[in-house]
Amino acid sequence: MTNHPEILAWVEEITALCTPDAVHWCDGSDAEYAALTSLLVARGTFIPLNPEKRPGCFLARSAPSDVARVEDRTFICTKRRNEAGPTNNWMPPAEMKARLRAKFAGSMQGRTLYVVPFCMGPLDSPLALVGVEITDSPYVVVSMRTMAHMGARVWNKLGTTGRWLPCLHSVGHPLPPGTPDVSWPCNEDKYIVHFPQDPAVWSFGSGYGGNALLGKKCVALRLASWIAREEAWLAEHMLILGIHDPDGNSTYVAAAFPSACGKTNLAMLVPPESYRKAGWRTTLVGDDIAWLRPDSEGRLRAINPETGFFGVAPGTSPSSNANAIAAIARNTIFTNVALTDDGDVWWEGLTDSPPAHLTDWQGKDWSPDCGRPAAHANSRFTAPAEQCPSIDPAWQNPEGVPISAIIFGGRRPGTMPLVYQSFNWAHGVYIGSTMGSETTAAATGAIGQVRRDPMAMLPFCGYDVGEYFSHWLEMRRHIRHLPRIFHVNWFRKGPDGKFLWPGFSDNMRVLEWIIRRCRGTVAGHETIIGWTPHWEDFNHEGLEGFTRDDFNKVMAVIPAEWRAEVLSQGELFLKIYDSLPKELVYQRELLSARLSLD
Ligand code: TSX
Ligand code: MN
Repeated sequence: MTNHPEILAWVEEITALCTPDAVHWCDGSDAEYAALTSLLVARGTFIPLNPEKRPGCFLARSAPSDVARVEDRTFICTKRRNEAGPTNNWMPPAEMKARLRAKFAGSMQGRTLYVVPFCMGPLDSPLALVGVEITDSPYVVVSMRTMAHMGARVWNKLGTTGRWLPCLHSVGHPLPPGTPDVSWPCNEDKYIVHFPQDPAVWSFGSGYGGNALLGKKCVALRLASWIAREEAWLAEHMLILGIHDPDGNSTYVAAAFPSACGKTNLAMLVPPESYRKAGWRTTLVGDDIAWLRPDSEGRLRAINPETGFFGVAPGTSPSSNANAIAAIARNTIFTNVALTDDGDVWWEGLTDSPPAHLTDWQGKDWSPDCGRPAAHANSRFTAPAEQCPSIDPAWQNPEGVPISAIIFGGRRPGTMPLVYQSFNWAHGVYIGSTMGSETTAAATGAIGQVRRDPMAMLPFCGYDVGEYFSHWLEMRRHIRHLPRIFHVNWFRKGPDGKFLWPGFSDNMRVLEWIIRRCRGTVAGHETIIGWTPHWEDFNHEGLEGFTRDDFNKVMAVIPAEWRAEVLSQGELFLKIYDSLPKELVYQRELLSARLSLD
């Protein structure tokens, strides 16, 4: 437990408000984990998986209405509306708190209130942030133990005066005496609310993912992005990957992609055989969030604030991501995947052909011809990062790893070449600010449209997105050794609708060019959009059937496509024009000018 007077007072206040039957202070121990998973099994929330096939693993099935983050119910409550910006939902903090206090009043009746101390980042890191999550969900407690440093060591770090972020969570499903519980309690009315000026998070009504595991999107991105602006660092939606060449040089890159671009797959990349034989290796520091801060030598260093993966299951297979498959072999919580008859898990894409019979994510009988997906499209695994075979020995280095390149990317069937490098920092910020991805999910309506998602942060920026761009531009004054900025696109298609680039392991070839550019050991070809590789400098050894002609197709910069791109980028800039830094407007003008010369 803790003697931190503010925390004691806050827990007392919330206990009085939420009226739980009991209060449990989490210590993060193995015994506590075992007791809570047993409780979840007894309640029907967890199904233990076959210990022969998946030791220490459980399957949870959420309510069908509680399967993803709820962006329309996510709020940034700042004193002034313009501090939240045009892309965030906003309400005055006092009004929101009054509304939510009524929601939280009595919300934990019949349940236990868990006090979950967590530390985002290595415990001894100067970059780490401590939060305390109060939750009435034991599923959240056991998930938080995988996703962050959780328990007694965090109280020790805090002492009685340390900085901490209060994070209040309730599934919003009280149990008056005599009411039976359900296996996935939640509430139809959901609120994911951030008060960055406190700073605090209040989350009500959902037990799923980023809505409920408050260390991840709420603290490590939305609140941290606000804190990072005040303290001159960056909290980003980025993977962190180490690339180690045969000469013993290690280079680290950070990369931001919107969803459905295979970010976790890139973070866990296995180099092609020709590279492995030559002695290249890749290592994982993080797969989702990077906190980037200049060190005393003016180098940008990154930590991963998380200790686990909360990864999308469908599409994960030994061929798409062998390291993820190894990471989820044990001690993993699966949510909304399918159950096999022998007590293992399955999802679309795990194997080439599905099993003849499954129990689907809703607990219903499933066969290959039934016309429904077996696993939910947003089904997840929650696994300890240390179980990834490619985990970097320095992943818990309190100082972080030095970042040489920042990579933006998206799923773009046209326009965007496989890779290009920005001319400079400001141009790179412009590239990140205009990045986008083709919409894939049928639920979002128009398929095949480009949806802009600046730096992959649109749903995660805790303040005005225009101010956020200004902060990115400002950061150049704090970093002596600026990382080079790149844009990649693994998803360009030919006129036949086929992908022009094999992707996956072969992305290593693109990464090699990127890190050689950073080291200054390879030339580039100057185009109107930035620097691209020459065929001669692009390692295509072992790439069967990939010709110079194929390379030219995937690398082509087509002015007609880029004119449409610049117009489309203008639509985003118009939406956020009030706070958009002029320097980005001018970057767009410069690109237009270079285009009209063609
Ligand atoms: O994750 C992906 N990456 C990054 C890997 C390190 N995916 C999956 C995206 C869905 C989450 C990719 N899909 C990638 C990629 O580089 N590229 C593609 C497109 C693609 C799909 C299948 C093939 C080739 C490209 N295979 C064949 O054509 C045989
Ligand atoms: Mn993410």
